[in-house]
Amino acid sequence: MHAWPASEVPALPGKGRDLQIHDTSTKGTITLAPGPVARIYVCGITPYDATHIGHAATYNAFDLVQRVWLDTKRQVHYVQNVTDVDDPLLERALRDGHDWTELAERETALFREDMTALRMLPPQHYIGAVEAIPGIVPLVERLRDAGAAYELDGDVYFSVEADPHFGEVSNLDAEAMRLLSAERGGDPDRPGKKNPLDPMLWMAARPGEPSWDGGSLGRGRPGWHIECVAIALDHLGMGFDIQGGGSDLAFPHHEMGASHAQALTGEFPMAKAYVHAGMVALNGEKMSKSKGNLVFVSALRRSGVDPAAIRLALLSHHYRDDWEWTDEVLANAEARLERWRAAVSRPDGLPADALVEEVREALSNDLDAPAALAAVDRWVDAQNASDGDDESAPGLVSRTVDALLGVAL
Ligand code: 5CA
Ligand code: ZN
Repeated sequence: MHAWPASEVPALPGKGRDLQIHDTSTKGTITLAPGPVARIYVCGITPYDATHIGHAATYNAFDLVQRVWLDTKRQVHYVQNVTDVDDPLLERALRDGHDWTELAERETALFREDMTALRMLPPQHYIGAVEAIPGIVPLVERLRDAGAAYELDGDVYFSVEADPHFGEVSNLDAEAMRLLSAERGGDPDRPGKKNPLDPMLWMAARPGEPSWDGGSLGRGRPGWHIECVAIALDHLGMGFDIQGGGSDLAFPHHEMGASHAQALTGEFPMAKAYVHAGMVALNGEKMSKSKGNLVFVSALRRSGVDPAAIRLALLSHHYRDDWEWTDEVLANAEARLERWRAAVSRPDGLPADALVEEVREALSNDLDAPAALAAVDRWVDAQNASDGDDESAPGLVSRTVDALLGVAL
């Protein structure tokens, strides 16, 4: 499917810095030094409701990754999926009496608009689960033929025992894995499974539900984890730089994905770094479509909020922190945007070369956006309190904020 239009990324003087990023799998910070083309896979939305601030915060983190890499003059090969068929989408369509394909198309279109408004750089490949099915089926067949998968009443399950590295992405104990599996789309209590954690690779057709030709698997639809593995391996290959998503994807989604890929290729891990963004809450609870405690990006935009202010609100939190969306967070971002715009709209100002380096330094250090904002704040405060005469400074600050933070002043 098509993605969304890219906003231009201005080139900055000097040299960008390599990204150091926290990797969930090794529980430490690693320096990624990709070749001329950096490769990243970011898990996309399940389009049964509009983009909320939690989604936007997670995509903001990975947009910063791209911007840091682009600043080092690398190309970025960015792939994102759309889980356009899955239980929650079908359940919502059924509940509301909508056609599931129309629901998915409508919410995906709205997501594109939100991403465009927030100046998130688009993926080069934006792939739906449905369009990936012809690539998924042979992978499931291979896993089954290699003894890494088994059949249960027509459904096909992956055997976590097939992967000697199972557990090394999320580093959780058995009890935590079991609880999260039940919470996040798994079925640990289904009788007949070899291991309660085994995830479904292929679900045999159910009455009243959509299904596709699965070759020797029979008609059905793909499991969730194999969807992302198939798309990632097809477009990026093994050993790409980052697999990203919110922290709720570490287990089971990214753990199982790494296991599927290990069983398919004999290699581990699929991604050099597993990067997870914290959860955004509203009224004390994680913002989630299933709970319905949501602030939608599109609703804020409709009410007249400047998308640049939304973006600044996201940037005012470190991507790994869990944080709470409040009216105050937005009001602070709006005030900051106004101060920054006033400072760069003056014809001249204080030299800003050091600021470019400070923002680079902050972002290369595990995407420390709050430190980058603080650096810009310092320049803005000094600029507003003085009468510097560097004519190039306001433009350079605008371009820096645009190129590295995705905020148009
Ligand atoms: N389609 C799958 C991934 S393959 C999925 O998780 N879709 S989603 O729509 O539920 O979430 C999309 C992304 O937003 C995921 O990375 C998820 O971790 C992230 N996300 C969901 N809720 C929040 C939240 N409250 N705060 C931060 N990120 C969130
Ligand atoms: Zn995914």
